[in-house]
Amino acid sequence: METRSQWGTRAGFIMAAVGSAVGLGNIWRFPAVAFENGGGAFFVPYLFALLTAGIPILIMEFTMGHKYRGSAPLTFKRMHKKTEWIGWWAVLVAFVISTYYSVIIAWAMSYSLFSFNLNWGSDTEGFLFNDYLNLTVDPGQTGSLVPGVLIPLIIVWVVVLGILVKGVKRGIEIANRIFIPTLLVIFLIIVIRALTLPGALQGLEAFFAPDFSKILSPDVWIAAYGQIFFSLSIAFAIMITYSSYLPKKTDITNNAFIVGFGNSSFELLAGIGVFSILGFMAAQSGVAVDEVVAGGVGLAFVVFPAIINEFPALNGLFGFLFFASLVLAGLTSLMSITETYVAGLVDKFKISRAKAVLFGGGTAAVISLLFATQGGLFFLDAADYFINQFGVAFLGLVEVILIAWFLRKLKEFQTHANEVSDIRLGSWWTISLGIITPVVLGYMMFGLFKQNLLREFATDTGNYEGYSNTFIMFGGWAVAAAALIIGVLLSLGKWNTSSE
Ligand code: LEU
Repeated sequence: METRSQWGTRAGFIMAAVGSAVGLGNIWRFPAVAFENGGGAFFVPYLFALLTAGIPILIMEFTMGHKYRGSAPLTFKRMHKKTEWIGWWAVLVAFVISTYYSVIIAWAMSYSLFSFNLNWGSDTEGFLFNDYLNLTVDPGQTGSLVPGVLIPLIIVWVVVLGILVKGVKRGIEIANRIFIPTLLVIFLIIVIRALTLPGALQGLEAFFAPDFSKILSPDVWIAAYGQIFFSLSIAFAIMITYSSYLPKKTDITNNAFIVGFGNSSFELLAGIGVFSILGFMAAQSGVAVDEVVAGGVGLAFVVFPAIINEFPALNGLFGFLFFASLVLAGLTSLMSITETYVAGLVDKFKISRAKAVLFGGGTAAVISLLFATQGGLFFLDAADYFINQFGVAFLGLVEVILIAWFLRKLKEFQTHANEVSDIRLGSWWTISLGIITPVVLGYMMFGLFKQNLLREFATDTGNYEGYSNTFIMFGGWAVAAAALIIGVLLSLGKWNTSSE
C-alpha cells in the first residue's frame, strides 16, 4: 500500500530542504562559532567537514529516504530489520531539539515586537535576563512560567502544527515557498545595510582574519563538524523524512549540492552581515571587534539590541527585520524537525496525520514549557550542548559506520543515486563516507567523550559551563541518553501490520 504524500514540485522540495537547513544555526550560531574558532582559519575545517561529511551524508540521507520511502524509523527498518532503533533514536534527538528550538523562536518573536519601541533600553543584558526571562533561580530549578515567553511559544506551536496538519504539499511546501523567498529578501536588506555602516570593514577583517594557531586543535574540528551537521539538518532524521516524499523520478545528487551550498552561502552571508554590524558597534564605542562579540544567545539577544540602539536611522525597522528573519528561518526549521516524529508516528501506528500532529506535536509543546520557566535558560543550554554532541554528532558517526562498514550499503546507494541523478557519484563519495568521516569523526568523538566524562567525575567546577554534577547528569547526560533508550524501546514495539 503506497499512499505516501509527495512534494508537488522539485522546487518545492528544494525550498523545504533549504528551509530546514537555514535556521537559527545559520544566523546566530555560525558567526560566533566561526569567530571563536579561528575566524578565517575556521574555513579550513569547515569546508573539509562540508565536503567530506556534510554533503556526502546529505546525499546518503536523500538516497535512503528516496529508496525506502519511509520516515526515519521505517527507512532504517526497511534497510535492515535490526536497525529500526537508529531511526527512532534520530527521531527522538529531533524531538528534544524541537522542544527548545521552539522557545528560541518565541524569544525572537517577542524581540521583533520589542524592536519597535526599543523596549530593551540601554542595558540589554539586564533586560534579557532580568526583565524578559526573569532568570532568578539557580540551574536546575524551574520557578514559575514566564508569560512573556509562554504566549509567543504558544503562537509558534499553533503556527507550526497548523501547517503540518495540512500535509506535505499543501502545508509544508506552500509555507516554505512563501517564507524562504521572504527571508532571503529581508536578509539581503539587512546585509546591504550592514555593509554600508561605518566600521563594517573592520568587522569583516576581524571575521576573516585567520588565526592559524587554532587550526590543529581538535576542539575546532569538533566545532566544524557540529556546525555542519546541525546546520544541514543531517544525522537526526530530518532529511531522510523530507526525501521520503520525493517522487520516484527526481534528482538526488544535484538537489543535495544545491541544498548544501545554498545553506553554506546563507551562513556566509549571515557571517558577513553580523560582523559588519559588529564592526559598526566596535567603531561606535571605540573598542576592538572581539570585545563586542558574544556567543549564541548573547549575540542575538544582547549584542544585537545594543547595536540596534545605535543605528543611525530606522532603528526599530531594522530591529524588527533582524528578529523577523530569525522567526522565519526558525519556523521553517521547526516544521522539519517536528515532521520527523509526525511521520514516524503515522508510519508505525497507522494513525492519521492529524492525530500524529496532535499527539507528537502536543507532547513536544508541553515539554517545551520547561524552557519557558524562569530557570528555562539553564535547561536549554544544557540540553542543547548535550544533545548536539552526544545526539547529533555521535549519531552521525554511528549511522555512517553502520551503513559503510557493517551493512556495506555504500555501493548500492551509489548506484541508486546515480540512476536518478545528473551528477554521478564516484570515489569522492565512497572514500568520504567509508574512510574519512568514520576516522576523523571517530577520533574526535572519542576525545569528546573522554573530555566530558573526565570533567564530569573530576570536580564540580570542571563541568560544561561550570554546572553542578547533578544538573549535568539530569539536564545533560540523561537527556541525551533518554533519546537513545526511548528510541530502542519504541523500535521493540510491533508495527501496525498495514504499515509494512
Ligand atoms: N538546520 C537548522 C539550523 O541551522 C537546525 C535544525 C535542528 C533543523 O538552524
